[in-house]
Amino acid sequence: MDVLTRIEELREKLNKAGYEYYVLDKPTISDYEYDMLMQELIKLEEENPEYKSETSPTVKIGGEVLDKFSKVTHSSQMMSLGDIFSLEEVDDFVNRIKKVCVDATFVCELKIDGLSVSLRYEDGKLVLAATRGNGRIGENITSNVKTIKSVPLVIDAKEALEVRGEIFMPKASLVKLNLAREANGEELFQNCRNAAAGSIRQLDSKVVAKRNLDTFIYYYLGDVPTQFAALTKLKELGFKVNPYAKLCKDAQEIKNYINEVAEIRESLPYDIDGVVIKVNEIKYHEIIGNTVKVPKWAIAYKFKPEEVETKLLEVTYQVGRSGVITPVANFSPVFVQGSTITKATLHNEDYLIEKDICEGDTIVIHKAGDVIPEVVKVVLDKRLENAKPIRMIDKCPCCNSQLVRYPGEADYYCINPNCKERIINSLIHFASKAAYNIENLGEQLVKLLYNEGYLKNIVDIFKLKEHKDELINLPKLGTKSVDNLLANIENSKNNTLDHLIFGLGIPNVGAKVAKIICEKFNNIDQILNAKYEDILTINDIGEIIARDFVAFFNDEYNKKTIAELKELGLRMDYPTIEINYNSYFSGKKIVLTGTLAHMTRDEATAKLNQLGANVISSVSKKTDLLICGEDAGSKLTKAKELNVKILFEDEFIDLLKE
Ligand code: 0OW
Repeated sequence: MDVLTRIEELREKLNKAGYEYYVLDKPTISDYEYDMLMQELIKLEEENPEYKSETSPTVKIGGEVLDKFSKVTHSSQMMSLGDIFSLEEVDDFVNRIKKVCVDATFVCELKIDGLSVSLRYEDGKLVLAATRGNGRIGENITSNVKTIKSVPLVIDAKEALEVRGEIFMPKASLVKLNLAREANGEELFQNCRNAAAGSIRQLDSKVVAKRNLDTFIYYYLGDVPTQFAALTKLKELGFKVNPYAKLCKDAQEIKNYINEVAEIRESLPYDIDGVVIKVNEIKYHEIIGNTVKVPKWAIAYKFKPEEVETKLLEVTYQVGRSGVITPVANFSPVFVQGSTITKATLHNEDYLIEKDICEGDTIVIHKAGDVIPEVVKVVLDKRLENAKPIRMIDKCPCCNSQLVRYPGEADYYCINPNCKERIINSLIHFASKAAYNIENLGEQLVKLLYNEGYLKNIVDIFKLKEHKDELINLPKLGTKSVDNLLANIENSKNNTLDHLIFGLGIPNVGAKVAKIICEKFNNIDQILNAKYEDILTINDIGEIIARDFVAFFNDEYNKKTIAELKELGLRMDYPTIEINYNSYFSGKKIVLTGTLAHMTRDEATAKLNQLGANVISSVSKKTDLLICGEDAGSKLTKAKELNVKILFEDEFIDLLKE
């Protein structure tokens, strides 16, 4: 078969598979098959650029990086919605409609909590996608929207067509995204709507492609008699339409629908903030008309964000590892949206003042789809007599040093490098999973070792082995746990340089930035000599990061720390090799022992690292594989005890060949 035929066949298959998986949620091929077909098409398109096409499913992985979004004028105004908050107002809305159109019926739809989008198709191809903007002028987000799996790139419609709907981020995707951002030391998204809006506004569509955005289309700008027929037409065209739409003939049916939705809201895989009630007959829309911003033939019934009242007990102040001070409201336990909480953030001083929090206040907390509980407001008529307003402290709650607020910034900082809270949080960060990943060295143990004087800074971590006998006598510690800890610390020295850089806690340098910088500067010496301008040349790195990065490595104390860590044997380079993740060894924790006949221990280690393995130096129950050379000693015995898989050299060599 000739290349073009194969390319067209692959496109056909992938578009069909994508539609079945992402629109109908009924996949007919496995993810693996889909990925294999996609890889083949990507390769064929790269080898035959003359066959590139804007409607090829390979567009879904993104590619274009814009420097800004251009403006788009909508063919007709993208309206917003008026809100109602009670079932009585549903009666009012229906009565108002029936007065003008006595036989009107209604369609109720879930109000998806995302952001509106307009999609334009010409010759059946997606040519334009735009945000609502101010309703008349929006932003051109076409390349980003093309990466959304449920958006068809091609539809079966010859005439020009426009549809509208909501882009949203599923709840599960927000959880995953926030975990990655937390590991990366980035700000968390408060809710699905912000995450969707923040994601669709990325200038690099490759980033958008990874955010797992989704759509529900609800508006068909074409010749259909009713809204319900529009939804059917949209489904026929291959758009993803929310399955909960319901035809209602009167207010009672609408209210029943609202009550049913209130019951299932929590269990939905996406956030909704209400129900949209629309007059079904399109011909009545013109008769009923619109206001400047919203239609009069549709209304949004909004669910109350789940809010609860509770009693403020006290405000405490957290000292982050960067020294940032965060006021935290502590209150009587309350149950909000599936969890019991006793604390909520008060962000910073401006927020404290804006909310006018006083001692003993009754406060309202909410977690409406939000990840972090927040104090919404004070219940003023429950305020105690002459209650004292709560204001930001000016001394560090931990070391009592004067706090600093940089001009233009909202936060206060403790800038004392010897502040206990800062040091402890810095050490916890260093040992955390995303940083140096020293198992068992968590908050409790860091605090214990700090208070006992064994752990004052990062270098001390790697000197703990000198105090082994003393550590064993500490409360809750014993030979086994100390041996485990010291082994984990030794093993962690193999971490690639980016983990060390992230672990150091350089302001504004998260795990991803650390990796990007190490990809450019492959070892610590290059990093120590890097100039501000060199760092600025790395894309995705701005002035602030470059400034903080250079300042950090110019600081004498930090330079001394690096020198000591190097002395202590921490790995100071970053592999420039392409890691192949599809090998038998990928992702396995592997120990080498004995003398290998065909290669040195280091060569074997380098090969295994290149195959995505994690070579560690001691056998534990977490070890996946022990590779044995000649006269393997105690490690082999231990591996047998722990039932660790054992590979002798010839098997190892054979597997390497595969
Ligand atoms: N968010 C939604 C939704 C919906 C439009 C039609 C004309 C005016 C409102 O799920 N299901 N149906 C509509 O109908 N709008 C929705 O969301 C609106 C769009 C603009 C602001 C809201 O997000």
